[in-house]
Amino acid sequence: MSRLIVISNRVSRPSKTGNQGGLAVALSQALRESRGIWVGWSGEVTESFTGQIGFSEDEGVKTATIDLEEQDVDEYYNGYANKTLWPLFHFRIDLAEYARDFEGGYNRVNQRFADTASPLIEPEDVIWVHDYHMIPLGQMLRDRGHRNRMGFFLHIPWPPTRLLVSLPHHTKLVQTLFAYDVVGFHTEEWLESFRHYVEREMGGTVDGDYVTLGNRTIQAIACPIGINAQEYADAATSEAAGDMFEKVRRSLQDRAMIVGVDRLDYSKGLEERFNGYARFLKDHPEQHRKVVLTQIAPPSRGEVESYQQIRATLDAIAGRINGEYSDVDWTPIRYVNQGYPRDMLAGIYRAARIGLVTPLRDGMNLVAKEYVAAQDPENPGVLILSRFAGAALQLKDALLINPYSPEEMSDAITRALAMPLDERKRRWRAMMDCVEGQDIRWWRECFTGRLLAVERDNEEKKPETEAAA
Ligand code: ADQ
Repeated sequence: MSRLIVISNRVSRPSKTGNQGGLAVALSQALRESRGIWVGWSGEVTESFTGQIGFSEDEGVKTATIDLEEQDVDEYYNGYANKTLWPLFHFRIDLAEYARDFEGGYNRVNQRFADTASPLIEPEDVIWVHDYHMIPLGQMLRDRGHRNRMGFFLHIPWPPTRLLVSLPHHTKLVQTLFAYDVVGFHTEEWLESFRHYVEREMGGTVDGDYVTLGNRTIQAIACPIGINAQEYADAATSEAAGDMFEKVRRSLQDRAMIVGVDRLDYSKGLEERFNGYARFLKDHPEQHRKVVLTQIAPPSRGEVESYQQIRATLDAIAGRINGEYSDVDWTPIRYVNQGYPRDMLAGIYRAARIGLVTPLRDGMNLVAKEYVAAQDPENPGVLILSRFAGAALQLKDALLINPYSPEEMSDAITRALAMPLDERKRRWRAMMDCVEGQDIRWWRECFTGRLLAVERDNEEKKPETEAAA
């Protein structure tokens, strides 16, 4: 097997406690099997950039990281990545900030990553770059003479062309994607938007999976990420999960729990979720005291203003709803700003009668899949899912809703609470088949399979037979 080099903004080191996310576990496994290396930012900030590479090996996974300086973090991470690309790619041009410093910092840091990775790359290595932080990296590696097979996977949505054109120098950025051999998206929808942009804005051509711009033909594919379904199902029956399950159930006193688990991010639709739940409480006085919404939302990207705002807004809405409806022995919203280890989280999912996953826009959304995997097959809960999450294209047996509509949310909660066991089991089985069938390993192999089949440096163009078809 060719050696794999994974490059992403943050590197997740395997630990004995097993608290790595599913993506990190899948990549670590592939890196271990191919004796590969994971390159990225250490998360540390130094006074001035040194370029010194920190090598480490944990649980058989080699990592190479660099520290960044404060200006890098401001302009690249908090700036272009999280104030410009993240909101724009989540359809929030109202929140996107366009600043030349951000763009300059983004390119500078990508050059730094290219300088870091370049000496580590051998000709037969396969390179897999991840996410919106690193779009131009492949081009920068080509500029340094690397002809390796290179792939890029975007973990967030690809925006419609009409929104993407609001980004200064959008064509220049998208052009750099043609340095890769394979570019992957979670869903057909994001893939279609990408193809549309290339055809309309760049004069490129599309032929099945092959997208051509000038003399470069790349493969653009949809390859939905999954979770480690079996491990998650096992986690849900672990001792830690059982303890958490009991603790939650005891505290509920026979009330039904609705659970939301999200990074505190405006794309996750938390404000709309709270408003939808408030609508449910208003429309259904008979359900008061019978239901509790537990929202777990650890803060993220706290240095970005829009994230500080969403936090303040949510504190206020939760306070208002609880103020209006609480009684001495019932609080309708439990709002928790902390993270939990996977096994405990699995216990919480299993204790919840409803999983409420309502992003306004999401590349995929793994929480929806985790909720399904953690359920008791004999008494599964109901997933209510935003139709704007990538996961909605796979989990069609969830109750799909428009997260902007408080009425739809209220109706779905009512329906889920009343859903008979037979229907819950039938819907859950169909979703679980998908979660198990297209799990994290399937995803990894789906992408790397394509990449490994490519000849080095795009030498093999479109096969004749397919071109003629
Ligand atoms: P995220 O936006 O981070 O990921 P998501 O896919 O839901 O969104 O993954 C979040 C992960 O964090 C889940 O594994 C979840 O269990 C975990 N998590 C959240 N809150 C937690 C808590 N309180 N304690 C512990 N763990 C918690 C981005 C894209 C998504 C895409 C993924 C993977 O935005 O659309 O699905 O990458 O490609």
